Formats: sequence, structure tokens, C-alpha cells
Amino acid sequence: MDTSRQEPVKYDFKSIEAKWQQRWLTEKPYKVSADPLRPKYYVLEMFPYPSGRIHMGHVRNYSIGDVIARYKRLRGYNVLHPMGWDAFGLPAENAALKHGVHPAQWTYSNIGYMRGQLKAMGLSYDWDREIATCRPEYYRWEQRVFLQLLEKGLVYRKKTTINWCEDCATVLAREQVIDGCCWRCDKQVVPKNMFGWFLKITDYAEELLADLDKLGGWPEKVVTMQRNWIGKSQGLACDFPVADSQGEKITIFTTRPDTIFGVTFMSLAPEHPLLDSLLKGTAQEAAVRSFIEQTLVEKQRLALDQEPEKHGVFTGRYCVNPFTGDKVPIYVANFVLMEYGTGAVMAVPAHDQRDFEFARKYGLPVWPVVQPPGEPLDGAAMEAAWEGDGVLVKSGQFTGMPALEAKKAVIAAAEKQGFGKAHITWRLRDWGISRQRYWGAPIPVIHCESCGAVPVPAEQLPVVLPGTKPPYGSHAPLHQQESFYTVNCPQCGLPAKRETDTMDTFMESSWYFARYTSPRKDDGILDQEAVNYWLAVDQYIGGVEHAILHLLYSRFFTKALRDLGYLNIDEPFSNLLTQGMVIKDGAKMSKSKGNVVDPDDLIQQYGADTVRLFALFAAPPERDLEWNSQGVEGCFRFLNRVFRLIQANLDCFVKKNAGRIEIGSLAPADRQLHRKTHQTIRRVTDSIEKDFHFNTAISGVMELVNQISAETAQPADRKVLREALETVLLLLFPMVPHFCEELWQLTGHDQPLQVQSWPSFDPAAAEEDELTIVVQVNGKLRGRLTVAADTGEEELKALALADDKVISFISGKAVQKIIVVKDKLVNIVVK
Ligand code: ANZ
Ligand code: ZN
Repeated sequence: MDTSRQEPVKYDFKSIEAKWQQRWLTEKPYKVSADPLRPKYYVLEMFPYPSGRIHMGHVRNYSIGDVIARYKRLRGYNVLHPMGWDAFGLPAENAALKHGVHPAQWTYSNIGYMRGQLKAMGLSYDWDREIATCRPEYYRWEQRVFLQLLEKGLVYRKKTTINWCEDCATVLAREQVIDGCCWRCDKQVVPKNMFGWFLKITDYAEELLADLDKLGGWPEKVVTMQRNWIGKSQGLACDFPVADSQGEKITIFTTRPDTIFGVTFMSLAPEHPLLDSLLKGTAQEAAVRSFIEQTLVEKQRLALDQEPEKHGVFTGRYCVNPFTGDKVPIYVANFVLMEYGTGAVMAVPAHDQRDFEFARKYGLPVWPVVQPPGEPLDGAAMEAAWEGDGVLVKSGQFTGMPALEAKKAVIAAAEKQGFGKAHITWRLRDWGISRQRYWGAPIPVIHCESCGAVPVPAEQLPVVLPGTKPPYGSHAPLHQQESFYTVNCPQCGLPAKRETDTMDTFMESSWYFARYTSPRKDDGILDQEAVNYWLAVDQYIGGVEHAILHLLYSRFFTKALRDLGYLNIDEPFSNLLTQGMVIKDGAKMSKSKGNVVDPDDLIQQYGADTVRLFALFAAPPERDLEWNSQGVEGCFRFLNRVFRLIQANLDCFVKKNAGRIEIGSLAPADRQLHRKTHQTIRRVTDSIEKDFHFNTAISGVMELVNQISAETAQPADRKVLREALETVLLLLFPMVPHFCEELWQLTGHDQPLQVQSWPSFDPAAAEEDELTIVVQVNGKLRGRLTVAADTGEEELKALALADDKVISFISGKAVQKIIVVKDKLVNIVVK
């Protein structure tokens, strides 16, 4: 085509972006299907909650994912890149309460708006796979999974004390209680006893822990957080008989059996079931009971990760150390948790800091039994517990053993004598999934007085949420939907009551990545072929705030679905990228801080490509991104500059300039540009492949653009220039797709960029002509040579010996040998 007579065009991002988005909408180039003949790549960003509008954190997350998706396509992969909505949850209900609209209406209208925003960003999703978890077509399969897990014995119902928020009328998860208050409304959380449904994630504790070793593609810190959350502790469970009792025993759990000769008191959790009988009739009874009550109230006030000031009270009773026969006073202590181990701790103040502080406070003895090298520990004088290693002292038959060995020996002895056993305790708890809310997936069970909890028969699924007007009240909203609530038992036909709890929204996000592989399947949970082809997710991207629960639940679901026969993988996400936060003025961008920059405004002002470029350029993905409006300006100016540069050189895009470039025939300046082009390809490819450091990739392209600009000041080789400019467009395409497609078309290409291949670099072209060679004398740096690449060994030796600086260091000495490391260094050894 003849481009020479066209008028220069301004970078009109509005019409450019609208044009390409329209094309992507109608041509659906990102729609994919399983194709066993092609290698697949599944890239996924954590799907958003439809809160109303996207924020800069989303922009960043999705820009990163989109670059990876587009890059992998150019590399020849069949890329699955889906998007959807984590659409159940409390905010919809609260908004509904406030504005009097149905949660569904609020949710769907938000989805509509946000979908538009994502489309305006030019993200390359296969929109035909979009899912919204609040649709019955989605959650009916979740209900199916629930029932299959129930059948497998992985679901149960039990009464528990839960954290309850009166204002939100809901149970709160552990992490939703912050300083004893509701994470949402700040109201004081109260304990409440009620039935709830649980998933037996603890059945998978061992595997969830062991398989962390398979997650080499995850950030180390996330793996560690998962490991700590699962929290496997190995030790001894041991019985301490209660003195003066009818054979009552207190079973303790300890990870330090080696310290058992140092026990000076016993601590029980305030909820410990034995307390009732221990206290009965003692002089202390009233005082201890009031302490217990107080402690339980205080405990509710504190978040679970907060340590209260340690205190306790003597019960007046004793137990007996089975190893020593010592009588040990029994205390109730506020820091002992009933939910962990056995709810009873053998206290060893010499070797446990908590016990130490407690002992000092209440004047209890401190007996060191593990002696570190050096001065003998003195229980009366110690200022802190010695929690480290050492050799056992004053420990009967174990005296003289190293602690590690003693641990095993004490366990063996306890087992032999029949009062103890090796024991493992997990920090991980079963997953309580019941929520007393409306806007969630109904738990598909019917309670019948004679049949018990009866699963809703498969053919009656989905159990859909009732009502067109929002049902509210202070308690479970579904209770107030008479027609929903009152049903007949599927087994005996008599009047029964439908379960009114809905599922934790973490349920939906625990398997959505699998459902994306066959999102429209309407006769089953998952399509076997599709999941086998697409899973696991090759690259998962999201915020580190989901490092624990969402990822753990997804890992658990993957294993459970595998065991139900739906999946053939053990782990859902092969690689994980946790992107940093977007911060402004030193704080996380958030509505409550009032420092939000609205992506809509930015897109209006600069276009989506500039916003994407900024989100990728301002920081490497795993780091926090500091908002900076000059940075956005800079990205916009850069795109304008590239736009003008291409406009000014349209003439080089004629056909005859598309051929091979002969390096030997290039003038020095052209050789430089050709080299820079190939070096840039190498650098950008490396940055993306190695760690997705798009910021360095982009600065690489910026350098190339600088060199092109300098070069075009002189008449340049048109072939070389064409190659350089095309390379800029190819390399920038994953980041600023509309912009590059437009210029690609403008420069006479009839096939769009998205079907091109990623450029490969020519090592010969990338090679430097001139190298700097270091010259050493006896291993010390004494000079530098600038030589042509590939200069031979003999010539290098000669050049080094002739160098003025070097001569001053070797004159008058005998050269013994000369070592040459090609293209790097010459070392002259003299005597
Ligand atoms: C005696 C002892 C001596 C202990 C010593 C430690 C050091 P992890 O590693 O977290 O599993 N413990 C056991 N059950 C508890 C409960 N319900 N509430 C509070 N603390 C409890 O911790 C295990 C250790 O925590 C156990 O080992 C026990 O104290 C305490 F020099 O027993 B240890
Ligand atoms: Zn029944």
C-alpha cells in the first residue's frame, strides 16, 4: 500500500479503543475450546466481588493477567483466560436493606456496570465463559458437590459456639473478628451456640501439608503461611491422674516431652470439662467460677490472634506427674485454649516463656531440666525461660540425654507404661460453612422430625433462593419465607422444615476455576475432557490477602473433587503470583481512606492503554505500586511519542523492506540499531519469562524507542528501521493492545497483531561488536581494553602487553604466563 501520502494522524485513543473493542466483541478472537493437539495455558485472575465499580487494584490485577494471556498466545499456546463474578455475599444484602432493592437486582446491575468497565480496559477474556456464582445454574452444582461430600462423610452438622454479630445478624468467621468486633460494622461480637454445617477439611490436613512441597511456583511466603495455618505439631499426649479423686485424669498435650521433669503446675482452659467435678465442694469454688466467667467474657472481646494479659487462679486441687510422682497444683489459666490440643497444659516455667511469666506472677517454682552449654541455669534467678536446646538434667533415667533424643525416649517410656502416647495436633479446624444469611447458596437439606437431616434429592436441585422482595429480619432471613421453609420430607412425606442456612461464599470460589472449563454444562458438575485438558491453572494471580483461606479451600476442594472422580490433579494452581497493593500517599487505596483514584476517570482522560501501561510500568507485580499522576502522564507521553515516530516513518513499511537483514552489509549506525532491536527482544522476553517483570520489559522498549529516534535523525536503513518499529509494536502489544493493533494496521499489515508470533531474537545480531576486556597483573585489575568481539587469544595477549598502564606494572619483571578468558579478561602473571 502507498502510505506516503497519508496525513499524519493524531493519537485519538478514544476512537482507537472503541474500534478494537468493537471488533473483539464481534469477532471473539479470545474464545477458546479444548484442543488436545495444541499446548494449553490457563491464566486466571482472582474473580472480583461485584461491589459496584472496579478499583485500581483490579486494574493492576487484570492488566498483569492480560499481558500474560496475550504473551502466551503469541507464543503459540491455546490460552484460557476467563472472567466472572464472586457474586454472593453480605454487601448485597446490606445495600438491599439500605436502598430497598433486592440483592439480586443490586448484584446484577453492578455486574453489568463492571463488565462494561472491564471491556473498556480491552482485557482479552473469553466472555462466553463468564459465570456469576449467584446464578442457580452455578450454585446448583455446588449443592450437588455438597451432597456428594455429605454422602462421603466429609460434611457434618454440629453445635458450636460461633462469633455472632447482632447488627449484621450473622455468624462471623475467625478472620472477620477484629479486636473483638465485627469486621464490617465494628459492633462487639458475642458468642452464640447454634447448629452449623462443617466440611471436614481436617481429613486432608496431612495431604494439604505434604503437597505444599509441590508448589515450587508459589511465593515462599504464601507456602509458609499455609504451613503455619495447617500447623502440625508432634508430641506427647499424657495422663496426669487427679490427686484425691475417683480415678479422674487430666490429659495434656505437649511438644516438649523432654521437659516433663520440670513441670511445676498444671494449666487448664476455662472451658475444660473436668473443672466442674474438680471444683465441686472446694473452698475456692465460687472464686474460681467467677474467674472462669470473667475470662470467657474477656475472651470474646479479644480477637483470636490477640494475646491477653496472662492470668489464672488456683483450683485448690492437685494432679500427679506420672514420671516423678510429684503433686502438681492445678490452675485455670486464660491463655489455655480449649480448641487446641487437649485443653490442658503441663506447665514448665523454666522452658516455656508463657509458663515462666505465669510462675513469676504467682510465685510458683521454676525447675530447669534442659541445660544449654555454659553456666548451669538457676531457676530462682532466671529472667526468661530457656526455650532452646540442651542436655537433660535432674530428669531421672533421662538425665544426660540431648533434648531431641529425650523427646523420643520420654514418649517411648510413657507408651510402655501405658499413661501416654505419641500424638499429633493440628491447628487447622474443620470449615464451618453455615451462614444465617439470605444472599448465598441454600444448603440443600430438609430437616424432618422422624428422618433427621435428609438430603434434597438430586432431581430437585437447585434449591433456589425464594422471593422477589428482600426478606429481612434480625435472624436468619430465609426463616421468614414460609413457602421456602415449610416443605414435606422427601423420605417420609410428612411436614418438615427446609434448612435455612446458606453456604459461606468461600464455597463458590473454591471451585470456580474448574467450572470455567465447562461453564455451560447443564447435565453435570464438570466436563471430564475439559477439566483434564485445561487444569491445573498454569498461572493464578491475586492479592496476598487471599494467601490463606481462599487458596487453602481451593486446594481442599481440588483434592475432594479428585476423590469424587471429577478431577485428575492434586493441586489447582501450578504457579501463583501475589501482586502488591496500590497505595497512594502512603496508604492502601480505599474508600475509607478517601484516597481512591477512579479508573473510569483515568480511562476517560488518557485511555485504557495508558492506564494499563502505567499499572505495569510503575512497579514489578509482586511489589506495592505507589500511585503517581506524573507516572500516568509519562506513559501517555511515551505512547504519543511512539505514535508520532511511526507516523513519521510510514514509508519504511513498504513490502520490499520486509526481508532478511544482512548484518555484514550494514553501516555502523544501522548495525547499532539492528543490534539494539535484538537485544531488546531478548531482554523483554527474559523479563516476562523469568518473573513477569513487565516494568523492566517496558523500560527496555523505551530504550529501543530512544535509539530509533536518535537514528531517524540521520537517514537510516529502511529495513532495519522497519524491523525496529515492528518490534516495538510486537513487544508492546500484550500491554497496550489497542494502540499496537491500530499502528500495526496503519503500517499496512492485513493480519492483526494478535495472530502474529512473538519475535525471536537473532543471537548474532544481538552480539556486541566491541567488548571491554579487563586486564589483570597477578590477579589485580590494572587496565581495560576495547576490542572487537571475537578477537583471538594471541591478539588479546599482544594488546594487553602493549597497554601503557599494564606496561608500568610489568616492566622489569618476568612474564611467567598469560591467562585469557575469551571476551572477558587477560591475566598476566609476573615474578
Ligand atoms: C510443655 C511444654 C514445655 C511446652 C516447654 C512448651 C515448652 P504448638 O507448638 O503450637 O503445638 N499447649 C498445648 N495445648 C495448649 C492449649 N490448648 N492452649 C495453649 N497452649 C497449649 O504448642 C504446643 C505447646 O503449647 C505444648 O507444649 C504446650 O506447652 C502448649 F518447655 O507443653 B508445651
Ligand atoms: Zn421425614
